[in-house]
Amino acid sequence: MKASDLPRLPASANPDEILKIYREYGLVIIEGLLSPSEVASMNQDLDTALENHAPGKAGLAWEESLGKNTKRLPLAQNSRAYREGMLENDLIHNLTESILCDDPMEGYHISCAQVIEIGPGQAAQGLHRDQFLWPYWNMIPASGPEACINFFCALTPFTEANGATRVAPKTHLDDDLGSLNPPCLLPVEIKPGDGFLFSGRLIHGGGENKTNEHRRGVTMLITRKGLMPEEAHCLSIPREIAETMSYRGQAMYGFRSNWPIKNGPLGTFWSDNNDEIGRSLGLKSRTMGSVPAGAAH
Ligand SMILES: O=C(O)CCC(=O)C(=O)O
Ligand SMILES: [Fe+2]
Repeated sequence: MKASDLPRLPASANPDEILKIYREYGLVIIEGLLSPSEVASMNQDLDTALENHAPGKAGLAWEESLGKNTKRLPLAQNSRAYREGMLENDLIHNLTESILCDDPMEGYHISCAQVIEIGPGQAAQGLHRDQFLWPYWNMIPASGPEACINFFCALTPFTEANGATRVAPKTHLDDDLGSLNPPCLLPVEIKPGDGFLFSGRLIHGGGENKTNEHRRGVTMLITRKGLMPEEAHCLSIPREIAETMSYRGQAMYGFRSNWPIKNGPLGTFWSDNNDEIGRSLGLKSRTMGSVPAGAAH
């Protein structure tokens, strides 16, 4: 298999088709997941934020894996275009619901949504599977439920030379998840606005940047509502920013008790005195987002 053989579909494709390919390969490229104007506005927001932000951390092994010459910043606080665009992308939500809400009691939220800008000279990131964050999930077989999925979008061109994410197709089906020596590792070469969805079980890692350009991408790692997110979003995102989000956007960040709310807004976790947390706090929501009548107040 070559990089150009990685499976691709346009964002307008039937979501069932996208899911079928995702299940077979553990990943699928979704062309045009973000519109050109969404890409331009996110880049504008992030140019300023990244300029004042230092790259990487060195020290602990896991900090090294974040990259010494890689800049990472959370999106919610730093990009209004993200909050109004990618966070509200119905295809992302529909696919997530199909994959993670395999039980009527299930829900989902964001573990980590950030920009990852790989600078010139950055070495390749170590190969990993994102679900290593919740190691006991490695005991679940490939036929079982998934812990997390990742939607990764390019905001600048991704090429093999500039650090395109490397992926190992079909490794979501591995029995031994501890093994990280895939037979085939390919760069995801995509244009700005194109994204790829991949399984938390899939072997992957950021590529080496051998150019003098910056490779900028955004990741939305989404997990089951019962798993603790990486970022303590609702302690760090100011309430004024949360109140510019839709009810669904707020639920992604822990400002609401539950999403989706088919069985009511309260759900099983994250409540206050048996009330829905946002309602208990008197949190306002923007009306946008698919919110059943009566839920958002
Ligand atoms: O930057 C990339 O291409 C991949 C980053 C990644 O996989 C991670 O940080 O978990
Ligand atoms: Fe990763």
